[in-house]
Amino acid sequence: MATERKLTDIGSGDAAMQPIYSPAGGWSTTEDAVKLVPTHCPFCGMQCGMNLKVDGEGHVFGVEPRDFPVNKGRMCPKGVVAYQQINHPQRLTYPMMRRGGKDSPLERCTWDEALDFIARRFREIQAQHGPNAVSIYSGSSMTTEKSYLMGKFARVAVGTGNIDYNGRLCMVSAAAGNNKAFGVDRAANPWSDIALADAILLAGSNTAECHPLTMPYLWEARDRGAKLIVIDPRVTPSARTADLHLQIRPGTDAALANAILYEMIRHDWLDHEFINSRTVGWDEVAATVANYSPAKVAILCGIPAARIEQAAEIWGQAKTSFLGHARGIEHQTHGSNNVMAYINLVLASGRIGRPGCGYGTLTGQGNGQGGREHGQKVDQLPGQRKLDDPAARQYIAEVWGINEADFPKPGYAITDQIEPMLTGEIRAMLNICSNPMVSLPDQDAIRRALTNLELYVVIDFFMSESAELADVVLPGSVWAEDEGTTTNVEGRVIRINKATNPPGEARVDWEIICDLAARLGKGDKFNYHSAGEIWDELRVASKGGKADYYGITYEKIDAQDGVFWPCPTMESKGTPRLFEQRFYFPDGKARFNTIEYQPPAEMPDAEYPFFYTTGRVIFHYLSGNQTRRIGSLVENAPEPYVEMHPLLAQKLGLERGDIARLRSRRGELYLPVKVTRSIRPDTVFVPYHWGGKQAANILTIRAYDPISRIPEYKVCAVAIERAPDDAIITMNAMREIPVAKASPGEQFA
Ligand SMILES: Nc1nc2c(c(=O)[nH]1)N[C@H]1C(S)=C(S)[C@@H](COP(=O)(O)OP(=O)(O)OC[C@H]3O[C@@H](n4cnc5c(=O)[nH]c(N)nc54)[C@H](O)[C@@H]3O)O[C@H]1N2
Ligand SMILES: Nc1nc2c(c(=O)[nH]1)N[C@H]1C(S)=C(S)[C@@H](COP(=O)(O)OP(=O)(O)OC[C@H]3O[C@@H](n4cnc5c(=O)[nH]c(N)nc54)[C@H](O)[C@@H]3O)O[C@H]1N2
Ligand code: SF4
Ligand SMILES: [Mo]
Repeated sequence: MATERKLTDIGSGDAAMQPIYSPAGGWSTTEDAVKLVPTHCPFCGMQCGMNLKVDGEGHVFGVEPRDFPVNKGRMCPKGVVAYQQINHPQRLTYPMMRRGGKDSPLERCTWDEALDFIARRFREIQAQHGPNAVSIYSGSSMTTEKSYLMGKFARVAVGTGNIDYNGRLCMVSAAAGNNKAFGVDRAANPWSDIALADAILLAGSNTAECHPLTMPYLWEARDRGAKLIVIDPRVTPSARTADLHLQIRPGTDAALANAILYEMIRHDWLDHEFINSRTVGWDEVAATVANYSPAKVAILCGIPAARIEQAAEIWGQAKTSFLGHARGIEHQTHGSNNVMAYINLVLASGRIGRPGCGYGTLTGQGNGQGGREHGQKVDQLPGQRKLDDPAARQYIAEVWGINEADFPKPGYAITDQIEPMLTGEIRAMLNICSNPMVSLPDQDAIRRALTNLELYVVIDFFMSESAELADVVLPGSVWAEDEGTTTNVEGRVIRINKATNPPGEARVDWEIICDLAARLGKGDKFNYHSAGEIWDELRVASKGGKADYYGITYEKIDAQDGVFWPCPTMESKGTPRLFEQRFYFPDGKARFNTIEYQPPAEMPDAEYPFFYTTGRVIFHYLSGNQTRRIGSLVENAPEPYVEMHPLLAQKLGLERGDIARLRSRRGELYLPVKVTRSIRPDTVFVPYHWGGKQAANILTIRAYDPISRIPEYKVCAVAIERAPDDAIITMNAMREIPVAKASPGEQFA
């Protein structure tokens, strides 16, 4: 048995031990040797290469950046401490369940007891309320093997169509826009193309904080003289250094993109040859944007017309360019439309599918790309196939050894499952790799929905705000405890290696799922002995699909530093740059999409006068369940705050460190004030990495994009006032950290 190690021990004695790993020869098996296990950071979509340091007892005790082509030996402040999750004293190490019903405590139980109980209750609930009464809610922080397995588990073992994943909160607007414009959903270029661009336009991306290792590519381009345009309501660190920052009013990107295209047309900064030979739909788009002159949209977008013209000038005249966007434009009820409006700028310029010319959405979670390709989306089958395509269903049925007729009835996207959970149409949920009690909008409704379930099961490696509500909590594995693949922001499939075993009774995620499948009577379909066996089945399942992984073996990934899909044959080396010859529609042409500006679901009014927008800080990751436990990150970002402009603060009589009360139609939130000139005076920003009474999502709205079903996290309306004195006293008593440390202004201003 390995000895227990306290967090404070990690790293001690590190310098004395000499690594003896060599990429060619592997490592020595000597007990006291230090192994270096090459793998990747578990956090953002960059998937930086790292080596985990493992001691002779199999403990991961440190990390070093790896000279991988994406990060070239660099990492950000989260990546360098990610390993501290592995031996963390708060890891879940045994299964727990509420033996006496909802009001009884979570008690330690055996794996057999927990899994038998889940299988029995799933079947009882399905017998009484239909197969789709059970929901499987998965996540994109897991390997592609596990993501694929969850789609198969839902449809084959559980027999439910209600399978969806947390990328519904993240990548689906980008995916919808990409599919409608290009016929496929992937960044068009390897990131090395960014360094070759003359103009770079970033919309709704806090690049420096959320994709820090994209920054070196921007610097490289700018060293060559490239111009950077940033579109964001806040002066983010990337916006601060940009050549042009358009400080847009939240929710108005489609109008802005149309106005930039208006200017490109007016000056004939267009690639007519490309538009004619490689696209469809130009005339309609040109006619539509004729109504969007910079003068007209200036007031709507809150940006001077001259600046919009300047953006068009930079973008329109460039010889090479890259357009990137992230959740700022996508987390909206018109997120898919925003994506398409910006893609129109790329197509009109003809600058795609060539070196230094391209486009990409900045993928969120570590496996935000691979996790959205192989069937854990409600409407999808492996290989980016569509569930409603009969040929796709037939092919996957054959791979899975089931009858096509046995596919369950299609279910709902996770955002659309909240109502059915409240009405009792959905009565059970197994939730792996997501923390909805922090991350879903309108937290009061989410709490009601989850507590209304007859059975709620969570598989996680730390207790989360969501797991606290569960009837059964199963201890799963962190990324370093299993092998597999992820696909990074560029579409590069890379390898995650196993560095150690799960602690205590915790188990590797996919083994838990296969064990449960066996108890549901489908063991023969889930008879895997390694992640590699799941991978080999996935390769076949993806074969012939748009995201064709067939030719990608673990060996090829190692040999090539990753393989870009599609890679349809064993001979293929993969496809770093898409669209060099054709787009993914039958006629090979890209689609212009006609987009009209439409307002967000909830606009400020007399009662709720300010825009409320939410997002991230560099020191925390998503719901914070992984990063709120790591000392250096907590010290740097101990608690949430509300960012507001000095003019707004003055108007409200608030100063830095004061406690403000924010109210929306959904609830109220008490937060310390950070006064900063870096935000629009009509907008406030709150980072969302905290739960309970500190959850930014108490205020957000359950309004979804009609195409992608993504929530409108980036726009709703709030009222703000100084908190009443008694609320301030309660709030300060509640804060775990000294008040003096809580004024984030100093760190960020
Ligand atoms: N440090 C850190 N890095 C992360 C993550 C993390 O949690 N922490 N999460 C990862 C994941 S899953 C994701 S999805 C990505 C997210 O990466 P980003 O999308 O870059 O991050 P966000 O903070 O959600 O939003 C980006 C910006 O959108 C702006 N914005 C708000 N409203 C609008 C609008 O109407 N128009 C425009 N143009 N901009 C607007 C905000 O001011 C914000 O600066 O980051 C990944 N990387
Ligand atoms: N207001 C607001 N809300 C937002 C956003 C926003 O910008 N504003 N952003 C949205 C976006 S883009 C995203 S991606 C979502 C993310 O929202 P969530 O998916 O809820 O966030 P995570 O923190 O990734 O939750 C993952 C949970 O699974 C666990 N976990 C991580 N990896 C594994 C694994 O490999 N196996 C197992 N078993 N468990 C694992 C973690 O400990 C954590 O508890 O939040 C969304 N919510
Ligand atoms: S940039 Fe992203 S992948 Fe790289 S170290 Fe930071 S969080 Fe990890
Ligand atoms: Mo995300």
